Amino acid sequence: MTITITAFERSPDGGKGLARDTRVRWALEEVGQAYEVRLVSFRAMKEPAHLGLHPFGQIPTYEEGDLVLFETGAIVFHIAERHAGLLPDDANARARAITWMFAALNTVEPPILDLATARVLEGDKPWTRERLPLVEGRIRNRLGQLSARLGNAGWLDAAFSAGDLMMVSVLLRLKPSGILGEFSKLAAYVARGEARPAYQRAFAAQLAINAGKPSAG
Ligand code: GTB
Repeated sequence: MTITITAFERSPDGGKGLARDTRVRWALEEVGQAYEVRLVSFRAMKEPAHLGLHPFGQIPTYEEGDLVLFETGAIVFHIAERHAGLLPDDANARARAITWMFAALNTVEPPILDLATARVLEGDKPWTRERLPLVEGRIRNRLGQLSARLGNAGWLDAAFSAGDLMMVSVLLRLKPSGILGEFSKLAAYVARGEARPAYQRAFAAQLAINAGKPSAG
């Protein structure tokens, strides 16, 4: 059955791979599933046709036959459950990998998103100068805890899993800030994720769409 995902017609990052379709592409590449991409503009995302797929008018969405999904956590979990390669066979190891997916989305990503909001959407507010150190402090706290847990291991729980895919995807958003570089173990962990051939293919595919296009702002 054909898998179709949606992505920005023009990603605001100009192809740095930070928009969330990249993590879905990565998951599909890891399990060897071909997919098609439908590009949507910011305007089209808020129109009825797309809202029928995604109630919040965002990307990415995932269509496979009659199934329509939104939310990257649900999409990556669906891919990982249906195809071998992203979740271990052992039941407990599988549960731990899923736990790391939730940890990435619910515990590590929120402060990172706060930083993007503070810098991009609230950058001109008079209180942003005072707020930024607080937001950055919360990120450093989380990264310190995550780094302590990862230690010198290659991945969060033995073999690479959907938990690592999600955690690396979340941490990648921090790279431009320089904060990731303060945590050498995590920076190396992210680099290991980026070095995976499946990630490279996913990154190249989104770059091919966005390279040379002016940013959507
Ligand atoms: N929780 C949802 C999920 O995980 O699927 C969040 C989906 C989401 O935030 N989608 C964003 C979107 O559609 C694109 S990824 N935004 C348009 C809108 O809400 O109107 C977020 C994103 C956007 C741009 C960059 N960038 O340029 O660096 C990075 C990440």
